[in-house]
Amino acid sequence: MITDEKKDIIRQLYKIGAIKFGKFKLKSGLISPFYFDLRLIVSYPDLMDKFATELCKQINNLKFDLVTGIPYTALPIATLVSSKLNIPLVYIRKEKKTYGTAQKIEGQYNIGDTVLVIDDLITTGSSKVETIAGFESAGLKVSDISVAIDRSIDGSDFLAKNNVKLHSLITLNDIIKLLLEDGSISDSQVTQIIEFQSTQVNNKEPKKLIKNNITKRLENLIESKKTNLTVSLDVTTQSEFFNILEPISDDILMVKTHIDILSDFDNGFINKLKQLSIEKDFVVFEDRKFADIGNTVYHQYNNGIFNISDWADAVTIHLVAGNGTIKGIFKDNPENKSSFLLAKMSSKGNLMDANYTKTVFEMGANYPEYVSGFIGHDNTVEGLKSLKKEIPSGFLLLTPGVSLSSSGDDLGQQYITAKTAILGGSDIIIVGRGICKHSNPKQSAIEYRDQAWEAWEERQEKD
Ligand code: 5BU
Repeated sequence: MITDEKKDIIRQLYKIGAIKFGKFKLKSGLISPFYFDLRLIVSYPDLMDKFATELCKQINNLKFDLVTGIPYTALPIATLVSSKLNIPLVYIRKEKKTYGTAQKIEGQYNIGDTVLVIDDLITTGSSKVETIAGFESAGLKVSDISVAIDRSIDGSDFLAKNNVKLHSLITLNDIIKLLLEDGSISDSQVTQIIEFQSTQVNNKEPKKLIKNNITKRLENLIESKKTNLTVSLDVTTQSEFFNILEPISDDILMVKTHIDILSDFDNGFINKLKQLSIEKDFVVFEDRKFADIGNTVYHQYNNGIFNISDWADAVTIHLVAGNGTIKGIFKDNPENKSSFLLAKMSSKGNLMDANYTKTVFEMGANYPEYVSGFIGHDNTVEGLKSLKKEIPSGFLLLTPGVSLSSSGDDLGQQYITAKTAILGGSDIIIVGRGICKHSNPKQSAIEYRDQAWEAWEERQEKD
């Protein structure tokens, strides 16, 4: 049963034109028979107050340390709620930040605080996830979201998958029921609305889930170990492998393997690598470049002598065979496993043109639960910047073909410096021979790490 206070709010929203019926073209191109625009309500202080009072009642039993509103529309409402409950407000600036520049949170908070998120409207829930991720990357927790109006079909299921509970003050059903009773809308309008909502069920846009655990782990490691360096240990014996790895394991974010080039591979190698990766906290990444149909890659990932799924936290994938490759690899829904998709390789004359790269970004964006980022190279800062712009938010850019001493090899590899890569927007550099073939791999790793980190800090300041 809808309360009198809520009825009052709905009637007023209708009266001021914040709820409209007619024909409205949505961003998706679809024509909607209704439209909500709560931006207007700041001009009606009494209505603002009613919203805040009702929201306070709704969140009464929840536990939280801070309140936030998603800018712009919900921020003034949240401010009132904060004031009424005497619970401090924080907010994330709306300006879009690229990954690496932590979104700036205004207001005071302590790591581990729980934030209650208030928003004016929920349509799918996808955009809420970005806000949650913004707070999470600053060490805050979000477990509840309170919205004024819920026009979603399965917003609460979607948020529940992200471990967040949705609390809706007024639903679309409440609105149409009351306005029909009042005679403000007709039966046929209600039918149109119901039909429209049911087409939405089949027409759902892909939704982004929060970043997977490997993506989160990498982002945290970049900040805690202060390194953007992945070493590509392209050597052919275990002793060479560990002789280089052990001394540099505090300097790296990930170790990248080509397991099939080791001539003395055995299970002892895997055990030693696993143990070191736990002790020294780095991610293990097998550059397997899976490219076959789903069924084949499933076996290549899970079986065979290398049994990659047992030890690699992440793998590389080509999408040339379609998205079945991702689906095949992760068919068993493994936990804490992820991948990087090859978007633009570093080798001269590769066939990945702009269109291919764009399609990889689009396809990858649909699998955030199993994709952490994209591999992309360009010879210039500008070229990398335009690549970075196209990368869907929440995903990392990894750049191979990085060397401080060479511009390429005689087999088509092309190099840029660590600084060019990071200033261009890359989050992680991949260095192979620049470290492994150096007379002093430790010293070289530190040079790459320092150059990348300096550029990283410079980039943060600019952003
Ligand atoms: P290098 O020694 O720094 O050139 O080694 C680069 C490594 O990165 C090597 O293992 C390649 O297989 C890998 N790589 C690459 O060089 N370029 C790419 O586009 C991709 C991977 Br994808």
